[in-house]
Amino acid sequence: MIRTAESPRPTRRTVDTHCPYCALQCGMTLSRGAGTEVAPRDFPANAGGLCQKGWTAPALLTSPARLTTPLVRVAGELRPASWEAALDLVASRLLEIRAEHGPDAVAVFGGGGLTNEKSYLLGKFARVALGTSQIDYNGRFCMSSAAAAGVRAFGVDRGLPFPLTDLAGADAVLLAGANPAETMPPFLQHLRGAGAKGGLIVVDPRRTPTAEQANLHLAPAPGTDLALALGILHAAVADGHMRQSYADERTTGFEAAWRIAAAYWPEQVERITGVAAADQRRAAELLAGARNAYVLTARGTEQHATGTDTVSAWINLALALGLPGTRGSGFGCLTGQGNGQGGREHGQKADQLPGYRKIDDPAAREHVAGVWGVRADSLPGPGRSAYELLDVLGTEHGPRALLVFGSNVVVSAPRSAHVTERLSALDFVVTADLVLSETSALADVVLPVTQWAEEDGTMTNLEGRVLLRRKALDPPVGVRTDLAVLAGLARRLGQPEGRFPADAETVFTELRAASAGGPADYSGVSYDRLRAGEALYWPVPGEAHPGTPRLFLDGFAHPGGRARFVPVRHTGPAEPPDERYPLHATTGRVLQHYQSGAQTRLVDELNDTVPEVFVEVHPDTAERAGLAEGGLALVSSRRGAVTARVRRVGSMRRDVVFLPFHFPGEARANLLTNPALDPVSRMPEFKVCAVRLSKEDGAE
Ligand SMILES: Nc1nc2c(c(=O)[nH]1)N[C@H]1C(S)=C(S)[C@@H](COP(=O)(O)OP(=O)(O)OC[C@H]3O[C@@H](n4cnc5c(=O)[nH]c(N)nc54)[C@H](O)[C@@H]3O)O[C@H]1N2
Ligand SMILES: Nc1nc2c(c(=O)[nH]1)N[C@H]1C(S)=C(S)[C@@H](COP(=O)(O)OP(=O)(O)OC[C@H]3O[C@@H](n4cnc5c(=O)[nH]c(N)nc54)[C@H](O)[C@@H]3O)O[C@H]1N2
Ligand code: SF4
Ligand SMILES: [Mo]
Repeated sequence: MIRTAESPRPTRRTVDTHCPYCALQCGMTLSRGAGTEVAPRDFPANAGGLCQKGWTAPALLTSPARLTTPLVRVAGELRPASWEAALDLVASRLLEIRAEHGPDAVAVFGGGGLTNEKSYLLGKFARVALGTSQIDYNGRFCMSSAAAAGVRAFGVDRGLPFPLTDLAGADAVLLAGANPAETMPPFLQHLRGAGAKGGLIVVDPRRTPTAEQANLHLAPAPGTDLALALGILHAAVADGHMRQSYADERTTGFEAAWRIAAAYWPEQVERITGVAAADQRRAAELLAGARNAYVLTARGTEQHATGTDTVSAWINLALALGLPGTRGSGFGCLTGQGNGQGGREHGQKADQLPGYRKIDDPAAREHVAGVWGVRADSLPGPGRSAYELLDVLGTEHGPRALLVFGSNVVVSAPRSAHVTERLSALDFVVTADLVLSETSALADVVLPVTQWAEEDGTMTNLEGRVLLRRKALDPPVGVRTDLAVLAGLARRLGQPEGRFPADAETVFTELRAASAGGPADYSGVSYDRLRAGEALYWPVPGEAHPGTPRLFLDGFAHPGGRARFVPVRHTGPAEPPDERYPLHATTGRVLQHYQSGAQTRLVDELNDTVPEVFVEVHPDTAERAGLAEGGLALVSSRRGAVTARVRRVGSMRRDVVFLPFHFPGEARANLLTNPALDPVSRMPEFKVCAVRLSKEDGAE
């Protein structure tokens, strides 16, 4: 039996806080009346707006589905256990497995929804308390291509190197593979200026609610954005829009990039992408003719086996037009998860130490080991990337045990049937979660943790601004914070008292020291400054430093201060359609559900609106497969099949179908997806694989 949560008791009447879900981190006020309610507040990112997920976020605080006691698998079943018993069991099993198979036999998987403090402590826990190199996180599935391309071009990765409100002054904005009308609705207000001036360009194979608002919608075949970006660059240069003096003074490498782009004239690119040459030229003109312009990317263009090169192609376009590092213009990527930015800076990534440092950099190891009070040579080296880690679980050379904090990989990882099989092959799985996610349902031990409104912590939003999320409510009896869980485990694994503090502000103080001098330097950020309402954008390299709302105005982060063009060429999807699998499937999100849906499927108002997986398909394509509106389709790829409700959508491309990935079990879109990995970022190809459609047997 899983106990239900008792009503939380607010510690104050109203508290200013931020939404528990996406990276916009909308400002909201949480108040106690008859129940717990939220209302939007005037915060620059959302300026008084919230989406339906934000409005309904309190529902999960008191949901009967909330976990309030540790669960331990006994005779095949998860049963309630005391914290002492559960933590003792976890520690003793991990010690046994480590003794038998070595430290890399224990793996850790984190999440971009975790606070900075949690991500930091989880990375330290893996390297110091477990001594394992095998840690990575779900941000690998999210921001990794954008981050890799950003580092390559600019020397540092901060999703938006400028405040969101700067977008209001733009005459033109190109959004590549982003659907903020559903994924960050309040963000749309920042695009109003560009829309009113006729300069909003949306690149998406589907006519999404975002594309509906665009002045120009380009609908390339999935996986062909790289060619499209080269076509637009070609048009811009050929039509005389190149900002030569900017390229000469602030960049390197244009010639090599142009040698490739020169072969991608718009008519040629039209054949690859299906986007009319005239529309490519129009996009180039709109961007080049604007006084202030931005190019922004999101997952549609990034989640490909060529995602890093594709983002590089968009950056090359932005550089040719002189946008990055120019006040009022720029390039950026829209980070997705609540702490998708901070979560990629403080050490839960396989190759990373806090402050966005590289784990194989000797100076970084010395510095961080010093803060941690251990020897630098005791720290492991880089581990495997997320999918590569999941892929070897329980194999002869892979880990035997896994700890998951803040991810539901059974639903969200690519080729999910295989990933589920790998998890099942492990000797021991532990999860920490608020609810019994599909991944937790497979675990040997499930540890119930507090959520946003019940704990203190900092989040770094999509602009690189550090936010304090304060405790507003007492948690239900029986749950602990992630930090307390890590502290309790570390002690049982033999770590000295105090090395793993459970208090968020104490952890943050240590994070500041560990990040000092690194690319993401938080040393000058303090809870006191955040409590006082300061808007602190990293780097903040000292208590007297005002923070850095705009990066790159004086120079890029590479030695010499120049941004780099990267020569990239188009190769296309890893799995092109063929006779057996003639269609492209792409996947993504709907407004009402968040990620694997572990949380939002439990909120009635959201789940009642979108209760099941569907497939969007052009009426002609549906007709050919004999599929009626509202009937059931079997969507099959080389890796699996999904039964989905048919939505005939007249604006779809005839060669593309779309499925949301928020649903569990046999409804997982990830049963279809292709785990082909980007060679640089190790991002899987979530956004395109080859499928065929047929009528589900027995369909109505
Ligand atoms: N409602 C809701 N909001 C969310 C989330 C959620 O799960 N639900 N998750 C948050 C997170 S973690 C993230 S990362 C963001 C994601 O935010 P977005 O990137 O906006 O969301 P997606 O739906 O994954 O993808 C955006 C679009 O990419 C398009 N697309 C597919 N293939 C291609 C392609 O080859 N090229 C191009 N140009 N476009 C393509 C899809 O049709 C889709 O409309 O959303 C955040 N906000
Ligand atoms: N096909 C397809 N697959 C995709 C994508 C796609 O576009 N298409 N997008 C990818 C992207 S961009 C992302 S970001 C991933 C996300 O996919 P997941 O990593 O699965 O993300 P969530 O569903 O948010 O899972 C978070 C889990 O942690 C729990 N949780 C929430 N907060 C906390 C906390 O503070 N502590 C702990 N311990 N647990 C917490 C939640 O209840 C939930 O079970 O999915 C990826 N998968
Ligand atoms: S846009 Fe994102 S942060 Fe804002 S209310 Fe919706 S889910 Fe929450
Ligand atoms: Mo994401």
